[in-house]
Amino acid sequence: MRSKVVTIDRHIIDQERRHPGASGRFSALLYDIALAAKIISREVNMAGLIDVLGATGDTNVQGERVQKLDAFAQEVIVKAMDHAGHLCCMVSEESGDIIPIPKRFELGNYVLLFDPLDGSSNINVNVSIGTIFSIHHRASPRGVPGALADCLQAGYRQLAAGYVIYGSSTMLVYTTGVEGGVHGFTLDPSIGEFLLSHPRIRIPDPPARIYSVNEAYYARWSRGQQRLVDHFRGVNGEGGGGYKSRYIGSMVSDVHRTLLQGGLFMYPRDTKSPGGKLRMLYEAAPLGLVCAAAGGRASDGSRDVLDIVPEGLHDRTPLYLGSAGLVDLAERYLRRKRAGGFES
Ligand code: AHM
Ligand code: MG
Repeated sequence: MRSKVVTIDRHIIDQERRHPGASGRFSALLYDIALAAKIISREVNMAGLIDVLGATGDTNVQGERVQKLDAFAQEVIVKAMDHAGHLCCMVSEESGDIIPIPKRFELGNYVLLFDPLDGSSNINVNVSIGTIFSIHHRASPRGVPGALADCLQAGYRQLAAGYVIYGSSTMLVYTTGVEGGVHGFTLDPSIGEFLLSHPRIRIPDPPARIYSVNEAYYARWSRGQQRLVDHFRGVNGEGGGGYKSRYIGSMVSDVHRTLLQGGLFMYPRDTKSPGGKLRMLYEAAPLGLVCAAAGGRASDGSRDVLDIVPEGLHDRTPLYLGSAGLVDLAERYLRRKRAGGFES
């Protein structure tokens, strides 16, 4: 047993005490995210059961309409966050436009960007999925509704970012940047509290020799990308080898493993998705900040993902995320035009 039980609320308050000028708003915002995560977690855990209990039509056992879980998660987050006076607007993968704060509620200083349920196509096969969140300070003066310029900020400007993974247990992992570190909390469902289980997460160094990518797209990749993976496999004269491949296809799960064990997660550009698949604002940037704060790196293949200023709410990016040395290696391969091995 740990010598001290620390709830997420206690942890957030302790962190805030280190910033004497803090208003408490930011802590309350993180607290509300944790609350939404608990509600989503409950529903995700029930998802299989709802099917078993015969939601043959569109209603569940209580006679309520069964919603798609990603729509449910979206609604939970919006309802948990819109009325508390912390936010000036929100952005979600599930909404094309900015989600405004209803006029009847106070406007705040922060922007919340989120993917309510990433990897939700995995839910029917009981594979872990997740919620991803990113928080920025508004760029415009307070008192007016948030606008595009508040949302389209570079990742390094995030005040906090994190994810919730709904797996064999539910965990919330968040960071307020390199100085604050990365902390993981496991939900104890018997008391309904997130308890600090993984303080100050650092990506292991040396990392596990794991690469993670959807190899079915090999034929659609650039030569540099193909040779990088050849290197991990130790084939086609690229040297290297000795790696394991792990790809869940649920980004939060793949990134969570990468954070705890090390390795390289990739979603490269390819001929079908020339700009990559993953979204900058609520997938790549927040997970990139978590990774960087744990001692790793996140790149689009040539530059740091956290330096990129997006032009649209739903911009996509190629992504290479994980142990710094492996992200560097990926960049070297992608720059390289000709064959020849690299050491790793
Ligand atoms: P989504 O936002 O529509 O759920 O898509 C994102 C997911 C990620 O979780 C995962 O890394 C990726 O899509 C998997 O894509 P693919 O099936 O092409 O490998
Ligand atoms: Mg997503």
